Amino acid sequence: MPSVRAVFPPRSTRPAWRRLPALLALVLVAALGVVGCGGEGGPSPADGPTLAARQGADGVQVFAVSGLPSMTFSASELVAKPGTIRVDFSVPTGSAPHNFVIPRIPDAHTRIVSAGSSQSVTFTVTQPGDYQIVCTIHANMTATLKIT
Ligand SMILES: [Cu+2]
Repeated sequence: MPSVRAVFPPRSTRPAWRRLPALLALVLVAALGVVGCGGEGGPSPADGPTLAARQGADGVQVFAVSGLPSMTFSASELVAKPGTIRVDFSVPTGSAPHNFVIPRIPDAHTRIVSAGSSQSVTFTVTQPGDYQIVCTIHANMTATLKIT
């Protein structure tokens, strides 16, 4: 009884050994990729800083906010107290046009502001809470007005 078939199992194990370094390399590349992203320091470019209101005349709380070429607002969170708020909204040269709209607050609504222009809006908020800010022409361009 010549056992010719006994050759098969050893042959099938060999390619697996050869593939091991390649697999390890893939795992390393994947791990480095993940670390590379995390190493940027948390917030992605879409997350701008939190902005506290500055006190203007007559107790008006003032924010200077820009709509940026990166299709984000210059701040991801505006923090204020209940009361009157003014937003000085600008769009720098070279950017796509943007607007600043808080759907739940009718007066918090600029026109579409083109590059190199600005518009201020003043409105009053009485209820604490989080109010979403949007740019109506860029679906993912959002921020939050936080009334504390
Ligand atoms: Cu926009």
